[in-house]
Amino acid sequence: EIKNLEEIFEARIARDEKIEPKDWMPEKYRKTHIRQISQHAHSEIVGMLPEGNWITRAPSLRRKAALLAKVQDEAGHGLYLYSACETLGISREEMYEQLHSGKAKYSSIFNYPSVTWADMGAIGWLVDGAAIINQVPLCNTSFGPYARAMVRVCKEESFHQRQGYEIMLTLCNGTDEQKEMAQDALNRWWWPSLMMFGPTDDESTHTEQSMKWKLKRKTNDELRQQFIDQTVPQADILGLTIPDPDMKFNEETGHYDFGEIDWDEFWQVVKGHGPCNKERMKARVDAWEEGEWVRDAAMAHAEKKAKRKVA
Ligand code: FAQ
Repeated sequence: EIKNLEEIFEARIARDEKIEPKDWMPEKYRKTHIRQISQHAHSEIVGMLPEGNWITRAPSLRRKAALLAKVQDEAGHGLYLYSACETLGISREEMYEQLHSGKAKYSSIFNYPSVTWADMGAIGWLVDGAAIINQVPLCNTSFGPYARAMVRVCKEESFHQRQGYEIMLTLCNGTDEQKEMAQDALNRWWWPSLMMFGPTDDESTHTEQSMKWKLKRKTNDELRQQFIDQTVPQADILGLTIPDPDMKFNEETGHYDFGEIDWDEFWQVVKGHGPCNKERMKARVDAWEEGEWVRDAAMAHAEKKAKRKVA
């Protein structure tokens, strides 16, 4: 009977139908979606930290309001994605437990420090830029709740990206010192941004199956190349230099060739040994522990109200 269900499922995928939470799905499909969606949610939540670091030091009220709104959007994306993931039969507590114990991954990019205001520009421009390239194809992913979440998330990421690029543009049109700050931020965020797309296709364990299920609609390398092709001309407009001496437009392929990514650094960061991994995890675990009394109070209040209703 399972074989029959599997055939029906495969046929639905082939017809580009959305799979909904109560539909039958192979156990592996469920598991790999829980893995990717929960890691995506964790990335949004941990991703609030590098920018949260600058909210109190934003250079003007306008910049502060925009940054605050962006970081709040990230919290919203995280909660939205946790909800989508819960429809697959995992509880939010379980997901938090996986994050706090180090069992679940989150994007490598958020383990780098944000040391100057220009980093707010570089994160919006590059990190949100990379996130959009990765997420636009996911609006078309086969699992309904994930696909629908991505539509809204992408609209907000697009505002985030412009917000960052505008910070870069302002710095680049400013004093020599400001322009140097922008170049320094690009130098530090460029390579980690390329790593966000994950290992090369031949090293990627999940790509083949995820492409078959239409969870992924494009491979890691395809998306990375698309990001580079889109971003290099934007750096030219800013008058900044991409920190890659091998970066060169290839007339034959119509794409930019680029230098070797430091995959050793990537795996070190993924395995927990990046510059800020410990700090990021500590911030999340502390927030969870310090919020315990709030959760307890909310539960006690809800119970009291329910009892009053019965009486
Ligand atoms: N960092 O076989 P693959 C954002 C792991 S954007 C850490 O290629 P897959 C918005 C991977 O999990 C960032 N780990 O895996 C924002 C797997 O390990 P596992 C979040 C990585 O899943 C902006 C192993 O390596 N976006 O938050 C990374 O097919 C600004 C083998 O890799 C998403 O999560 C990495 N960079 O492809 C917020 C998008 N790359 O799980 C704040 C959805 C790979 O077996 C500020 N996710 N690994 O233990 C995806 O599209 C995919 O999951 C990929 C990885 C492309 C990330």
